[in-house]
Amino acid sequence: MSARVLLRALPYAMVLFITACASAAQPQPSSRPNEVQVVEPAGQPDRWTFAPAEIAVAKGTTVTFVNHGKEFHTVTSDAPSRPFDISIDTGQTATFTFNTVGVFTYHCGVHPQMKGAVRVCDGACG
Ligand SMILES: [Cu+2]
Repeated sequence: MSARVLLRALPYAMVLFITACASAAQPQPSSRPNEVQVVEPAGQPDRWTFAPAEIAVAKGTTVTFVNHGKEFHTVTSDAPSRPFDISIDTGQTATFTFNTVGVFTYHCGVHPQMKGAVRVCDGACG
């Protein structure tokens, strides 16, 4: 094979490479607006988390938390006043309506390494 043939094939190879990267970067297909999912890679509890890790919503939005995992989880506010502390059994969903503007960080009460945040804006988030 000559060097000229290789050079001709190079742009096609780069297109394939870029396409592969773009598809790998897309979010999980089942993710919906105003929805946070438990991500629970099997056997790797240090990688368990909430996705998206931060969600931005307008005041008054009801956020749905989905547990497709095999473990029981909670969505527990980090604030001392605990404005929310939601339990989600495996295969269940839970909702909470955010009526106050601010950033509400939370964690899982069972697995403290699982952290997330809900940013609540007065109107649409900019
Ligand atoms: Cu958990």
